[in-house]
Amino acid sequence: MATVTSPAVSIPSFAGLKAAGSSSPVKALTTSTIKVAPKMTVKASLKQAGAAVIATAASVMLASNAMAVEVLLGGSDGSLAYVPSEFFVPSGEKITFKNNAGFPHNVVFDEDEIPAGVDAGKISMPEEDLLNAPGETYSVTLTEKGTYSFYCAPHAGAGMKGKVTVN
Ligand SMILES: [Cu+2]
Repeated sequence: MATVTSPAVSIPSFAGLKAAGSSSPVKALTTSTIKVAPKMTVKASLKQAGAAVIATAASVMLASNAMAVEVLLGGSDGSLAYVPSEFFVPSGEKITFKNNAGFPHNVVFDEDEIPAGVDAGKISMPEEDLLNAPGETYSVTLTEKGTYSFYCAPHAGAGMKGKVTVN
């Protein structure tokens, strides 16, 4: 008896699998069940991909904001000025001066208006060195806390001066 029953039971389930695998339109119910499952899978993977993209963008923004301050050399309105002309940075944060308009410019720290013990020559551009092309940069990292004054050698007389406080 047992040998006859077990094949009889397994046949319907085997036939069901076969129907699911083929795109036979014989069983409408089976076909719609097949369609639902892949749809859900696609949706789930799109969600995961979207989350990954957002996470990447956020970490890039954090990285770019974390350790850099940008100061424009020359205002877009034609003014001979640092933009901003007064700002704060945490100790060790990189400051990048970027040529914007009205160049040539440079960045020279005033040896009388920087924290004691800091060598103005090491943080300044040489007075005769100039940034001539648009987008040219000069970067400096200040670690000693305090207030530093700097000026643009060609335009100091026109008031192109700035002040940064490292805290
Ligand atoms: Cu200048």
